[in-house]
Amino acid sequence: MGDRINIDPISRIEGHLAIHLDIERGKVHHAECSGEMFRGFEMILKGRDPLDAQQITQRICGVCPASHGIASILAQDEAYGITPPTNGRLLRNIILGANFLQSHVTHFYQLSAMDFIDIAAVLSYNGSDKNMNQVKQWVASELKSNKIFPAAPFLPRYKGTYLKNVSAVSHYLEAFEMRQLLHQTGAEFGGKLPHIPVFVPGGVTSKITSNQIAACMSRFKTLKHFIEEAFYKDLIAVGKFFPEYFNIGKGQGNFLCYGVFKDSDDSKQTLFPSGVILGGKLEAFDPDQIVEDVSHSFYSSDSGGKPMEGKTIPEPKRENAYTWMKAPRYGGHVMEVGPLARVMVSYKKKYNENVNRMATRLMNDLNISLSDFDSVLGRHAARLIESHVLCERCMDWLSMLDPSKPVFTPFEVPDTCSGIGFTEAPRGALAHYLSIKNKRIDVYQCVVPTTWNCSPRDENGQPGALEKALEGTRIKDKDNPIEATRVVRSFDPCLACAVH
Ligand code: NFE
Ligand code: MG
Repeated sequence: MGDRINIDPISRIEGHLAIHLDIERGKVHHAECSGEMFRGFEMILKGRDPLDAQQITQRICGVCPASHGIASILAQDEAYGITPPTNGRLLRNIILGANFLQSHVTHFYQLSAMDFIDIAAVLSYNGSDKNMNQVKQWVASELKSNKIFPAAPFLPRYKGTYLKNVSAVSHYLEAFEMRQLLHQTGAEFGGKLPHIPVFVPGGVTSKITSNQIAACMSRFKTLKHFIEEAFYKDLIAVGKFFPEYFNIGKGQGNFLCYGVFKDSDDSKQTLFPSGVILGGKLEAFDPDQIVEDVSHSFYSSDSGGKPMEGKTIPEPKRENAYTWMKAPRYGGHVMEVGPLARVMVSYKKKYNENVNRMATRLMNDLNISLSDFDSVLGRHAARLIESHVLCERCMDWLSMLDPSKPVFTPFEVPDTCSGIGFTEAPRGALAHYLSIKNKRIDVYQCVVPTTWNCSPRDENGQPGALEKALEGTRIKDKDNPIEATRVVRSFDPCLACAVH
């Protein structure tokens, strides 16, 4: 009989995720991911005015509201048969881009870095930075105290090996400033953050001034410097110190992305392309392959149906269920979504030379191969590649804005219509399915990135992507299962989104 490890909740992620691990001979034999709350947004939306949808769905999450807003207005653009003008498309990209970038920087530094970097390294700091000296004093006094829970969010932590790197600690503090800059950038054109008021079908309702363009350009330049001088260097330092984490946390190897950041007015080009990697083979994305299984989820709705016909009927005491997440599947397959999926698809398609150049640079600097990206540190590296490419392109989009041109295409809501908004959120492929009857929402279903990644088993017993990545992981000390939490955080789960 092996050991059972329950981590409930997992800290330093968004929302309430528990993982349950059965350990045999020191390795995870069986893993279950459990989303522990129910939200009911799909039920809240039914019967409402569809023009409220992009505001209501943004409240699914404070981390990636821009993605839900965009998914909703893309579904409505399709339903109403409209296309935004160039300015509208560019402003959507810039606002969404700023929201992606803040999520990636926050995920690496605030949510994940302390899995690898020893905060106590700050004790050797001898400079004059006020914030660093405050952290130093704080850590020193917490380590001296005998409190059971000292100095959250840094300590307590699982015992294990950590890298002592003072500059990474100072970048942890700078990352807060980057997050602020990026929220200011999103709010500059988005009105405010989180939960952006300017998103409408047909475009956006923002005004453009040359002062705003200049202010945002300067913020993206500051971020570009941070990505190169801090994010890149810290990721290389972690990668060189923990090379084994390019072998730990390997997923099942299937990747899905819908494509995001429309880069031409006819929508044919996107910054990150759509595509599927199944059994190592690149395929075109086919929207008809998506279904949602609820065999092990707390719902009594039919299992295995298409989202546009989907229902959300909660059944909290359902037998054999262990999570509030549904299990999306693609042609019956478990898929991983997220920055790693986007980078793998783009790289294999040779779609964007900046993606391939950055990936090659990382492979050279870390002495890894493409297949090593399917791992804990590979997922972090993919976020870095994406941040680099996206930050540069946001500056191009800013320079393409024309303050004299419209931002919005007028439209009418037909009595009966439907549309699907396929986009990507920081954590992966996101779709909103909308059907309207008598000008009111009849069906609203969201299929969300973390629902893909943290899904439970399906009717065929296939574990979800994170469950699969956990299985086989060696846990050296069952009282300090740091390997498991490093695997979980590499997926950047957001449970508020996942259970929506
Ligand atoms: Ni709440 Fe979200 C992203 C979406 S994750 S963070 O990114 O959609 O499932
Ligand atoms: Mg849903």
